[in-house]
Amino acid sequence: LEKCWDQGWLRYHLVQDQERLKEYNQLFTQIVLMKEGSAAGLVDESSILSSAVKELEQGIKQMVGTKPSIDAEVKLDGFIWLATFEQIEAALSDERMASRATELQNPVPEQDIRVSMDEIEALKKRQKSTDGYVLESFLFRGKKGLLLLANSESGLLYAAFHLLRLVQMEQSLDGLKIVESPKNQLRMLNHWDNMDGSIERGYAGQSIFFERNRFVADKGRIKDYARLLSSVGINAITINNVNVHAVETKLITSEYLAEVGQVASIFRRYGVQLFLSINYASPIQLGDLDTADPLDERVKLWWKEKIKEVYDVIPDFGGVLVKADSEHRPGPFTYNRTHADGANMLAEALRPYGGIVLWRCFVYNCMQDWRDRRTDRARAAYDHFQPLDGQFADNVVLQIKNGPMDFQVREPVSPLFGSMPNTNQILEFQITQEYTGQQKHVCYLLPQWKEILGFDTYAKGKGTLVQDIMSGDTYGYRYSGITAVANVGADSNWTGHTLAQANLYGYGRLIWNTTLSSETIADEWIRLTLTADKYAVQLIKQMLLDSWSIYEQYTSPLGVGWMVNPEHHYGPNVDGYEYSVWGTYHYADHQGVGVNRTKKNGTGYTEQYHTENAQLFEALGSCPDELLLFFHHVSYTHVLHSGKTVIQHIYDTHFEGAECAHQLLVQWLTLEDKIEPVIFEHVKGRLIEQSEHAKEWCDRINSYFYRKSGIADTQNRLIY
Ligand code: GCW
Repeated sequence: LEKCWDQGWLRYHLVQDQERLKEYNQLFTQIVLMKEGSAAGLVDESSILSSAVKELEQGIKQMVGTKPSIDAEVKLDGFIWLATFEQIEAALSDERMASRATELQNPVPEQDIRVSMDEIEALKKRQKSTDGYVLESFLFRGKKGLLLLANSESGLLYAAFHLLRLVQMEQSLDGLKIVESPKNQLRMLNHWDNMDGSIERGYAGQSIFFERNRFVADKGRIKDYARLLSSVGINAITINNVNVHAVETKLITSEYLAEVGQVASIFRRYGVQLFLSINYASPIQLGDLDTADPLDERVKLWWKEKIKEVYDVIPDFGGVLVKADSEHRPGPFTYNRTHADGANMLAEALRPYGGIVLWRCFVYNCMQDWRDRRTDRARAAYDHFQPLDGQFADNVVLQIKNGPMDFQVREPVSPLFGSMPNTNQILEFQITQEYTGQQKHVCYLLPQWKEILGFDTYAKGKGTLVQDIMSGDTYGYRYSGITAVANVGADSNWTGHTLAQANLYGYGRLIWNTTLSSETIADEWIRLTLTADKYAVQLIKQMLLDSWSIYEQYTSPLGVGWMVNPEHHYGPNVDGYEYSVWGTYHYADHQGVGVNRTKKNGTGYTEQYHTENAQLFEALGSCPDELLLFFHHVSYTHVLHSGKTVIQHIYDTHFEGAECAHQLLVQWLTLEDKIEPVIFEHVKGRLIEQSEHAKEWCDRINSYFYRKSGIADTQNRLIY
């Protein structure tokens, strides 16, 4: 395992701007924590508040070079006061009483006890979770300072990280007034880590949690990981793969629970709640029963006892993530029970402790006969789950991939969003780049995620956006939010490709605040992580912003998907999945290409959308170009909205995409003296691979379609 690792976007360095440094020097003199008793031992070492204080101390030391004192009351100009609403309200009313008493001899000007009750009220109202905060310039007893105010210690930790981010970006803190409240309640990451240390679809080295069927001995890196996650607002995590194999099944037994508990404590201090992926057939696998039938009393009891055992060790355990009846994983279908039966049984066991069941909807026939044109994998999740709306317990949350298939570079949005008003949902993104270049290619995914979150489902009329369904606003879900498959491993830069860190950073920032633009997020990440040089920031930002569409251009066209090598999924292989069991076909022949999913004469998938979208996708005339081959089978000479024929579009985008990929390398080479040498060389290496590999994609796809169609490129470029 790598013994050293970088600090990602938390790599603090001394503030460069001298004016700014002076400002900060005067600002960070003392950290004020209000607690009964003396200043010493103000915070419990294992608390989230203690993490907030340590983060502030460490960040200030590294960026400003000073060490604030820690006190129980405001004494100096330049205080940083961390308080909960309750504490501040109490302090201010004491202060008002005191000031009234001494008014005559020593009047206290009103602005000296200014508190923005408006903000406090506004924040309180907007709070669904307890994670929001206020960060503002504050005058107290004639002393100037900063107030970090929240409902909870995690809110204070988020406020501390926000403050540090401003310092990292060398921004003025004068007249600060920031009110933040997360859009989503569950802000989660799913690791697909196996206990042997491998990671399913991992492209950044081995697991940071496990090696050789044990937890890693040195957990220092896990702590640094918790810091990174917390700094962008992530508050929940699963550490093991949804495919729960034999060893991982035992994570919920005494053999491993104590260490699961240790890891949970590391995350707890950073406000991140631990969940586990579980094996649905655990009662059998662990050797206690001969059935996992959810309606069998012995099974129910088994889970109740098991869950109790887990909570005895981890009192704030979040709950379980379940991949059932999916890709050969066990589930309730074996016993002729529904997914509601399966999920509700687990929910019952978790209920006394406030735990939840995250139940994945990635359920489809993975043994399909490619000759069978009626079965459509895209339909599967909706067909399985939508009819069960309202049958799930209120602590079950259905976990739904963003699209109906599987994390392709382009897919329509899953029709399950907006079609289950009575069932909690969480949306699943994939940060790990399984189908988007596997962290060898740069592919900044924020623009894709923003499109998905901004998609109008029309579920409750125009303007029913996916982001408002996930936040729980549309249907008042009890639990909801966003999760994603992590792209992290033990490589020293965490994500394999350093530029892929931007996806992890951006994921956290975006699901906290879905109104942030891809550009703002890229800008922040670059400045925190790579450089503050204006030219470099601008160039790298543009590279990131263009990268998803460049990747789309040179890979599978017009939303049709796959065309990759089987199993590992890297690199072009147009027919790699065409005659397989996976339900992922493009149906290209000498006349045309694409999947007919219309109601009229296709699989009828379009009907799963609300009318406006159903009509949009159903009609050739209105179906967006980028999804044309997802919804329709058309001839190569079909003319797109862009005015080009399908075949010419394929040729043009592939030549252009490959050229743009090469240009990414050319652009990067201009940054040699602006980027740390190790990072410069590393990214350069990846961009060389991407540039060559994009050409391979281009030539393979173009040759394939030229040979199938026999239609020449109007520009006569070289096709093999
Ligand atoms: O498509 C598949 C991936 C699998 C993954 C699965 C899932 C964890 O190729 O590797 O298994 O999706 O999401 O369950």
